[in-house]
Amino acid sequence: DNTPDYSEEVNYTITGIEAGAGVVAAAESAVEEYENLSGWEVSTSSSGAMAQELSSAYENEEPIIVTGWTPHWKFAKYDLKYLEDPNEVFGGEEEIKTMVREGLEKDMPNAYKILDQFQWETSDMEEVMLEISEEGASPEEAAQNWVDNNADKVEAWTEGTEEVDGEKVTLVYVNWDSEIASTNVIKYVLEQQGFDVTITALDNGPMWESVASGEADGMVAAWLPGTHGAQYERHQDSLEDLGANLTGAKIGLVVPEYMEVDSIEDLQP
Ligand code: PBE
Repeated sequence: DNTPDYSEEVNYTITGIEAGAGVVAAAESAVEEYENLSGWEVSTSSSGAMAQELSSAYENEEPIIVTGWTPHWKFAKYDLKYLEDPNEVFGGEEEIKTMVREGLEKDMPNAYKILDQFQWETSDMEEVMLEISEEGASPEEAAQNWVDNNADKVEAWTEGTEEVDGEKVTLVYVNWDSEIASTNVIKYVLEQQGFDVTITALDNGPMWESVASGEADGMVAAWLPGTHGAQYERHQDSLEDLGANLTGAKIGLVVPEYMEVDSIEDLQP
């Protein structure tokens, strides 16, 4: 096997994102479970910092290993690949699900129904993300443009609901590019139906806690069954699961195509 050894060049480090992210926890498990990664570490910072490190490594054709996920704009911008994960530490295909607080259906049936009917595709979410990352649109603008251009899809989300007059809805999310896109889209849709929507960015743990405690009304950012499995287990009895808003999501370790390695197992041959 002629797989090059990149371990020194990447300083035995996987470039992670927010410490509370599920993909970071999975990467830490990978470091424990793959013998060839013993002594490696997962750095934590933010999704934005990871994207910057990826960009500068890519420009210089240097090796880098990041905690990655799909849907994400980085796959349109760069030639990247997921490393094979023979031990299945990162799990398989996932859904992004919508979770709301108990009692929301009774208190705000129209908001509940819209959140319940919210459902779109990977390519839809990527359109919003790309307008932000590549065209410099603000999340609000990109969300509005997408909603305005996709009236047919959005109509199915508001079907059977009535407009309201300024009812307050609070949604929580994490500053992950995918969740910035989805949360701004559903915010704009709710606003068009007359809701007064506040979106609040938190860390992953607090995002789950605030819906479970009823402090927030809901979120559209639950990656299951794997990525947020621990959070779901902890809180499932105190929140309501409204099902998938997107299918075909995935997490894993991601590297540029120019790296001559295909499997986590071969990272340090
Ligand atoms: N992510 C994006 C999150 C879920 C959504 C993959 C960075 C996480 O790892 O928790």
